[in-house]
Amino acid sequence: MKDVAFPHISGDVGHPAGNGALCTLLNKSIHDASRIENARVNGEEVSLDKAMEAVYDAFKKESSLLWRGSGNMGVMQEVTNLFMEKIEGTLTKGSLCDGAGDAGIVEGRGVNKGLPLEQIQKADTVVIWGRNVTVTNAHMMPFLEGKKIVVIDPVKTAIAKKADHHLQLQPRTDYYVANLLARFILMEKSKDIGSLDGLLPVDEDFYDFVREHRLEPILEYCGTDVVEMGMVLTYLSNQKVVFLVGTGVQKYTSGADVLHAIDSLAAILGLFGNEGCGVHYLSYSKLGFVNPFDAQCKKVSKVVTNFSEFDTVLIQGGNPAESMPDSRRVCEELDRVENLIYFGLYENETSRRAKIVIPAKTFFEKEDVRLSYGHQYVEKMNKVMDTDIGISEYDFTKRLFEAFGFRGLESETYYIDAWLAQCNKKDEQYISPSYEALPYEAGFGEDGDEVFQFDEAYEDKLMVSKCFQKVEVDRFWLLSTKANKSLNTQFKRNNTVQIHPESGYLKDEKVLLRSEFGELELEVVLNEDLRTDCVVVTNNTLGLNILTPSIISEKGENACYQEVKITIEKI
Ligand SMILES: Nc1nc2c(c(=O)[nH]1)N[C@H]1C(S)=C(S)[C@@H](COP(=O)(O)OP(=O)(O)OC[C@H]3O[C@@H](n4cnc5c(=O)[nH]c(N)nc54)[C@H](O)[C@@H]3O)O[C@H]1N2
Ligand SMILES: Nc1nc2c(c(=O)[nH]1)N[C@H]1C(S)=C(S)[C@@H](COP(=O)(O)OP(=O)(O)OC[C@H]3O[C@@H](n4cnc5c(=O)[nH]c(N)nc54)[C@H](O)[C@@H]3O)O[C@H]1N2
Ligand SMILES: [Mo]
Repeated sequence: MKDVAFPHISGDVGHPAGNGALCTLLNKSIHDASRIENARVNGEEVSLDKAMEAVYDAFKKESSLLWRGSGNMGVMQEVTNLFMEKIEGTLTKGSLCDGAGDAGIVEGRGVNKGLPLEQIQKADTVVIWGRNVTVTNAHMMPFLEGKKIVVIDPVKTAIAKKADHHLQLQPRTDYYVANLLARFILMEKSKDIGSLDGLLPVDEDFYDFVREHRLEPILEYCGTDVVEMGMVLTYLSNQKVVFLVGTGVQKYTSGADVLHAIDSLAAILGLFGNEGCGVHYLSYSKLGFVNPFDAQCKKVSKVVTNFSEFDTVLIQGGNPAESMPDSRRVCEELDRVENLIYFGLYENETSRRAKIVIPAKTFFEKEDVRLSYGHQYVEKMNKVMDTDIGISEYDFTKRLFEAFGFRGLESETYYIDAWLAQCNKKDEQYISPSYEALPYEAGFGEDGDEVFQFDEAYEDKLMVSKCFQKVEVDRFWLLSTKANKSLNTQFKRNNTVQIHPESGYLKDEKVLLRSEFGELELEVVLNEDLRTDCVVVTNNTLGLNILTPSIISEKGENACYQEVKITIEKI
């Protein structure tokens, strides 16, 4: 076994977003992880050349799919699209991550522009809404210092414990909470002018619904009351407010509507285009770039992919057997593919199913450019070491072009430069071409000359009916969040479920979680920070997605990991 030590790395103190710190994943996990060192075909270790021969043969078949995960977010990951375009192969559309929220943002604002970190620094109050910042965005902590903090989350997260106020709402009720807060603000404003006329840009159907069913039971269902709503409003009124919204609010069929409602609340508060104000979500990092890897290909859903419709499937930088919803269905599909190719760094549930395994190079060993979906800074990622393990995405594509006699692939430097040349540069730092110090200052829409579009129709029928069902004592919301020492399914794995002590289960006992999609045995960890109607299973847990549904969100083609309730049995 070859033992490759990565270079010592440390945070750049001068970096405007990184503040000199590295997350635990870079400090430790990546160094401890054992990577795939040799290529394999049909379970036998072979030379890379031999495995590449098998890849060429596989792509000669009738139909091919490329399913790319989010394993490495460097721009050079997408170079493989160019080959798929040449062979008239298929790519995917939709998202396992932030797509529903993005769609909701686009509905209101027309375009999803990122809120620069320096605006967060200027805020008086930061509302952390469905985001577990201390775990998933540790680099943001310095930007929150000295602010009033309000947390809206069904879990008492580390930041919720330190916050000025924590609204521990029932999952999947953010749409109500955002709309009702907006409603209270408008009522307050209407007192000044004596009428609500002209002040109701938000969903009329929703207010008819509130009038019909009364406010109190709706607030109770959400896990709050009028007094608490009033308290939250004091943090929102007459000051600079930033909403830091995470993916937690939108892992549902109605996920887009939630972001749209949160944005609408922000618009009513006047948070867009003003100093120290705004909504920070995962922005579209390629906004403003012309992508040299944009390919004209057919696309199928990334969330409910029917892999077995293809003769050859290339899985690049992802672990769909574990990270896609309804993994029993996914694994059955993957097992029926004639030529399953896995191109990645680590052994996982997908690599073990693959006929051909191609080891990738780490970001230390290849040239790349890194965009961020949380801030405007762009990094050139220089190659700092060389090993004889694996192949870069560029070289993989180049070999395929050569084997098939295709023309038109430019040099690696050409593509790196194509990305960097589109950036602005400030003090040696590359900045995204879409960067604006105060996004939406001029207005909304592509050209900045439109007004904010409010929600027009309240359609979440599912929620309406659930709201007035009897409390389901025997069923729990299944929340899946990120874990500290893993990056999705990479690095440290887990086999536990977190349950509130009052739910009647004992520490370390084995329980069977059951949803309508499957069942999974896990060990109990007691956690007082949860609501009694929720359990948490972090998304590095082996088998978690056996329990989650194969459905896509109403808008944004996103996975709906939390559109599910489970029962728990002792074994
Ligand atoms: N250490 C570490 N960092 C990571 C990752 C990782 O795997 N490990 N993954 C990266 C990736 S791919 C992403 S997309 C980001 C995601 O970053 P986050 O959005 O912060 O990710 P989650 O862990 O899903 O946190 C969601 C939060 O929402 C809460 N929540 C769940 N349901 C609801 C709800 O209905 N309403 C409200 N208001 N809150 C709810 C959860 O309790 C949790 O605190 O993190 C990135 N950073
Ligand atoms: N239940 C539930 N499921 C979830 C989530 C949830 O909250 N709940 N979160 C979802 C989210 S937000 C996301 S983003 C997805 C992530 O799901 P995936 O995209 O499947 O991501 P990972 O599990 O991190 O797997 C990434 C793989 O990429 C490979 N890799 C790393 N670097 C490179 C490289 O440079 N080149 C190549 N070729 N390969 C590389 C590694 O081998 C690793 O195994 O999971 C989703 N799944
Ligand atoms: Mo993600």
